[in-house]
Amino acid sequence: MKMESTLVLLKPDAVRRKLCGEILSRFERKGFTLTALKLLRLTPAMAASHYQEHSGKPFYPALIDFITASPVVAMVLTGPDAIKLVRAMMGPTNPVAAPPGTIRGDYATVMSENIIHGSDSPASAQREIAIYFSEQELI
Ligand code: DGI
Repeated sequence: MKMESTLVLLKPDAVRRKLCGEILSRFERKGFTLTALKLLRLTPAMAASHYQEHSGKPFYPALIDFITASPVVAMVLTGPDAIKLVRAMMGPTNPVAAPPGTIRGDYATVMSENIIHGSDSPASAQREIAIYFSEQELI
């Protein structure tokens, strides 16, 4: 068991559909500690930094348009094995493959609007947290 922090985004579709409370509630019930939280609209530069590994892929322009279109909720969740456990609660990237009971399985139908982002490794978590939060904002 290792204590970890992970960056979670409730994407524009989650905010528009007013699902933030329900999703945050799942993470609280699971036992994670909220260590940072804000509502913000991503700038194109933030979106490009966040999704740099996808630059050049066919879906990249639509992904950047989608993620910058309206506000997201960004948070840091902290707890034992938080990175892996949050990813398990999210379900697979493609909602078609996401089992009922996972967040994407319960709330999403298509990959282009899949509700949530969670860091996929300790290195990604460290890099992504720094995009959204200053040191002083991390509790
Ligand atoms: O970490 P994930 O969000 O589960 O997945 P990822 O890092 O591979 O991809 C980031 C986001 O980019 C994903 O949530 C949705 C989008 N994406 C990834 N692959 C595809 C895609 N969107 C479309 N339309 N088609 C794809 O093949």
